[in-house]
Amino acid sequence: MEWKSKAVAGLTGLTLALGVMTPAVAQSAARPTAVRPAAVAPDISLANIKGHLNQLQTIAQQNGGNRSASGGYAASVSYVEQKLQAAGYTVTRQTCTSCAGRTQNLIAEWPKGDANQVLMLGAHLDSVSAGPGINDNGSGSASILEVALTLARTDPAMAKRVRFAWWADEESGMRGSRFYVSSLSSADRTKIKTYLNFDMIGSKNWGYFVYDDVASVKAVFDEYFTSIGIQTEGDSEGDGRSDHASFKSAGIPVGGLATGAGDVKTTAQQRKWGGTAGAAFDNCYHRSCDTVSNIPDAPLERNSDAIGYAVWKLATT
Ligand code: DPN
Ligand code: ZN
Repeated sequence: MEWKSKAVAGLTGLTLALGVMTPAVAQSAARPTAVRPAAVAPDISLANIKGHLNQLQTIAQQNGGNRSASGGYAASVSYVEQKLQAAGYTVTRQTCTSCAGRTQNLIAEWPKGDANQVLMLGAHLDSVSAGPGINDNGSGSASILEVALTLARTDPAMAKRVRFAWWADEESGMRGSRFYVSSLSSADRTKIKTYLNFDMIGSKNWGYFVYDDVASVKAVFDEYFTSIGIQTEGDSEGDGRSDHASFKSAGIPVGGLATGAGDVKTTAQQRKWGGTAGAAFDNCYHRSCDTVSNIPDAPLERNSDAIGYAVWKLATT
């Protein structure tokens, strides 16, 4: 929500310039929607993201309690696909022949902007067989779905192509994303300028971790978090453990967000972010209790808005 911080900056400037103006008057004068810049990201709806998470949980319940290849993975793909198609996306299913159960990756590209410069976003849509995988990784899946739907609805002027992926079979070794990357021609690989990964972005005892593989990409997310007064840390827990590794190995610049898995929050991190020191970021990681009750609003809201910020900043004009 960069718009808010701009409005606040505008308010400060106006108040300084006019001195005697009351804050209420200054505020209404400082918020003419007509001057809102086109490239500023809209709010990514938390309510809609929670709606997607509820659907993913229902899918798990109807398929043996999980969204793995032998459980609700295929139904999860159908859910995301149908939402994208209803928004006007052409969606591609890629059968991953090296994945457990030969499950499918789902790919959708917003068909505007320079086709030779692709910003790609991905999240794994499978869960472990122990549970429904709502934080891991319904959170990333639902958030990039809502960003995709928001992009289609608002239809901003695009500089780059934005391509979204929901990966099969991350949980047994990032096989879906690896299959995708290895299926690209070297020309198509070169077109992907940045890959952004979102895996576990709503942990109950959250931290704000930004992948630090590429400083210029990390800086975009940090710009957003700084604007809402949140301090971040580089991510180390997730290094090499999610789908960005498939892209990084191919020489593609990567970035992403995470709120922590089984690692334990330190006292210094508790001071920074609140929550419970000495406890895991997500004590339901890879367990049956990773349900919609395992996701608080705050990290989901802020991280999904951070994703929106990065997409608008990196890909719109
Ligand atoms: N999300 C974890 C998984 O899929 O098992 C891996 C991971 C852990 C990713 C910590 C990021 C941070
Ligand atoms: Zn995961």
